[in-house]
Amino acid sequence: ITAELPHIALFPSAGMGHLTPFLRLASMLLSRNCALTFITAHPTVSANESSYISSFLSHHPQVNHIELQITPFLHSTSTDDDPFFLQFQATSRSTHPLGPLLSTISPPVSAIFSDFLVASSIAPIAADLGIPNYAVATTSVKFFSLMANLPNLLSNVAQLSTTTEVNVPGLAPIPISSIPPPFKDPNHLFTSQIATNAPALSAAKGILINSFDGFEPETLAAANNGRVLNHLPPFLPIGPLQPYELKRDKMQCLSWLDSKPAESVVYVSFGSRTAMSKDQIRELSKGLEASGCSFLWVLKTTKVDKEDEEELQDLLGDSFLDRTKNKGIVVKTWVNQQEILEHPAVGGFITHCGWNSVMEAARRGIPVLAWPQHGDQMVNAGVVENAGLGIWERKWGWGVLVNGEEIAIRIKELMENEKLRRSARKVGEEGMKASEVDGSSEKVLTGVIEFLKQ
Ligand code: BUP
Repeated sequence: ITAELPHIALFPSAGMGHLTPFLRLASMLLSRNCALTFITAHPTVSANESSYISSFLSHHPQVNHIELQITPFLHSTSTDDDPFFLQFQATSRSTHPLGPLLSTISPPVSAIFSDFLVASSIAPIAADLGIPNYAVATTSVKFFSLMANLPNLLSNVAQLSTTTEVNVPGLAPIPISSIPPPFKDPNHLFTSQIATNAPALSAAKGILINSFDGFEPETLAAANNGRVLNHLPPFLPIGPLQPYELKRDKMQCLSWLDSKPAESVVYVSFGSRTAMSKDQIRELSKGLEASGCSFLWVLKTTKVDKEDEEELQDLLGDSFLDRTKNKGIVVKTWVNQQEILEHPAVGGFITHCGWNSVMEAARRGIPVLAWPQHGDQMVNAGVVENAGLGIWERKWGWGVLVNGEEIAIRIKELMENEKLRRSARKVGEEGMKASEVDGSSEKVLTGVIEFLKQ
């Protein structure tokens, strides 16, 4: 007699960077015949979130959907009006209907897999239901360990303004220049949301993370041996998460990539939430042109997709678009990044080091030029460099305007450095191996499902 397959409730927080790993995880769980409830916040911040959620649900009608109505809540001493941070907070404050809703579903829910950013509001709900809660980490093990330690760091916040390094037990010291500047302000919404949720981690059964054994081995070992914080549950690396197929029309840029030689194109994207300054956009355009490399550039000028209305001509100038029309493509629309990275013509990736992008590059073994913009991205850039996946110019600090000549030099290095290409390829092989049958990440996910069957 086989035990019942588990019914898992998944609950992401705001932004494509949070939704994407949950949709991938959902799809991996469905392919293992788990029953799923997908919890979403309504309204979403970006148009892409709502379109991805509807598309996923219409392809998987067997998935039960709970839509939580979000009551916008303005932080009383708001130091940042980032709509995603406001939504993190509003989502955490809108979870009260969940307990009653989850308690009446059939078959009964066996576990909640929820975003770290709702940990403190989900822990008591899971405890009341008598089911385990797994936190889902949407960043590197290293940055997550730093977040778990944030309450300790904030207990001596004055020190963060004078020190040169931050010490997280068990980890190599992290230069203060890599720490997100908002961490120096306990009232900043980004900081307060993380600090509120960190203590709740001790109630979680495990931390599911989109990483793999070979990518951050020392940090994983330190965290899982209780050196980082002894109350932390184990990190469960289940990455690189598998992409899932949603039938869409073939993107135009893929046909363009078809016409390019193998590994000749540099793909440029700074994720879904980076609004790059107009000056920096100009310098980047100069750098791309001067590098002489073919490029595919996904350009965004606002944090929220719905507000992005600027025309390419106004941003880059007709003459740039004209001069580079045989060399490159610039798009302002949402693309399927995973599909682009899988194209054989793509040979390098200039990325902000959002963690999903890092894992997508790692899965394919694509060399990365790390250019962090905010949040966890500098710490992630250090992880990328350490793993042998990419290069990182530390001088390109938070808010520093980098000039086109420097950018061109780094792009050439990215595309021409054979040693880097070999080591990135090796990362890709390890990443693929981790998620194959009997691979380390595959075994971890199977272990969690087996545990939940009991
Ligand atoms: Br832009 C863009 N197409 O056009 P990250 C992004 N993506 O598929 P972020 C597309 O969105 P956080 C596009 O592949 C990745 O899976 C991309 O997540 C995909 O960065 C995801 O890389 C973006 O983690 O989120 O958006 O900055 O701030 O949460 O890291």
